[in-house]
Amino acid sequence: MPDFPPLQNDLILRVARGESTRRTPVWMMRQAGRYLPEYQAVRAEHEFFDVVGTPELAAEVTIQPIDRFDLDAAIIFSDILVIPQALGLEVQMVKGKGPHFPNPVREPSELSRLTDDPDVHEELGHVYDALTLTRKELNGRVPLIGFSGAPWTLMGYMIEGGGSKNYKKARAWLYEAPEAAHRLLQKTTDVIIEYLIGQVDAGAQMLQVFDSWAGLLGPKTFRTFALPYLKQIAEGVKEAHPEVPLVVFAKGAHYALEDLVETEYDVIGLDWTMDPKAARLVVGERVTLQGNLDPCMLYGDEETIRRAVQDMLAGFGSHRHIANLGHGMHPDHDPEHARVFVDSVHEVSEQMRHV
Ligand code: 1CP
Repeated sequence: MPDFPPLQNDLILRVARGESTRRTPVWMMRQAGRYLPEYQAVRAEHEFFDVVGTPELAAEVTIQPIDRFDLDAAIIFSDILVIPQALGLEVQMVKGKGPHFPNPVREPSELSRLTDDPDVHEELGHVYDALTLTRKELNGRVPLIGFSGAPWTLMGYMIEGGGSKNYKKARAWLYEAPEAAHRLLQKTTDVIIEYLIGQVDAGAQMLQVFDSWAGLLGPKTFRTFALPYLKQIAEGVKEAHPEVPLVVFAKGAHYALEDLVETEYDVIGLDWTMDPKAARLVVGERVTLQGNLDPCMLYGDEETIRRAVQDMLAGFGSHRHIANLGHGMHPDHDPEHARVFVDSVHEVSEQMRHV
């Protein structure tokens, strides 16, 4: 492992492990992105996947929000869709539309198009290089989070060929071709485990698995097609790196909370439709919870954001909570409102510990 500067703020790592801290740590999903003019300036000159593929650029945009706000973690600038790329699928980022696969996996018979046992270091070495460079350039200011998409969410994109409202084609596979679905999920899982272990070797200090479309499954399909693979990922990564906290964000999967507590994930991310108090009642102090302000709350004025932060912090309590939004930031968010969110979390959570 390369030699890195000593960490000056380890709040998020300590809270993930269940320790008490003087304030609640905070970061924001999609904190690097289009709402920042300095990100837009980089994107005006470079294509999305060129930023992802060029360590100097990826490091620059990863650190942009850290320079601007008092955040407690950085998340490496990349995308969940680099895994389908490593499996041999072409992914384009279409302006104003999002990701597009010109040639998705339309039928189970097309699974043979995916690369068998891809060389992850060869295919995704640019992400490792970006992590190593970013960790050096962060100079120990905050921990660096690595991430991957979850198998089910990635299966959705690979079959649909891009974003979709209901992932109908991918969900049809679960019933029409369950055996093929499992083969695709297992293949993706194997790559994800190797990829996440490689990210830690390259410098990631915490890892998040994004199951953004978990909420499209029901309790039974989640237990059959999502949970076993999420578990394999946690077990595989923990075997190699037991010290690295793991976060799972299964958006919309209300029914999965109890199941997820029983896995090796240290942190469970909640979206904004879940009630912090109710979630805490289910999980107790067994895991750390992360979230969960509605990203649209950032359209409100300063007072509205502050009150929302107070409610959220009161709901989660002072222990085992990492503050975040309940999903990613939007491109038209005002950066100054993000600042109010971050600063309010720090101020209010410190006050809460003194009453
Ligand atoms: O033109 C642009 O700049 C594209 C916007 C953008 C950005 C900034 C995309 C396209 N991806 C990203 C970066 C990104 N994506 C990060 C790193 C930056 C950070 O968080 O600060 C991360 C962690 C992701 C993860 C990601 N990509 C997820 C999981 C989180 C979530 O939002 O649920 C998903 C689903 C994607 C796919 C994706 N990539 C980009 C878009 C617009 C989408 C969503 C497409 C859709 O289904 O509608």
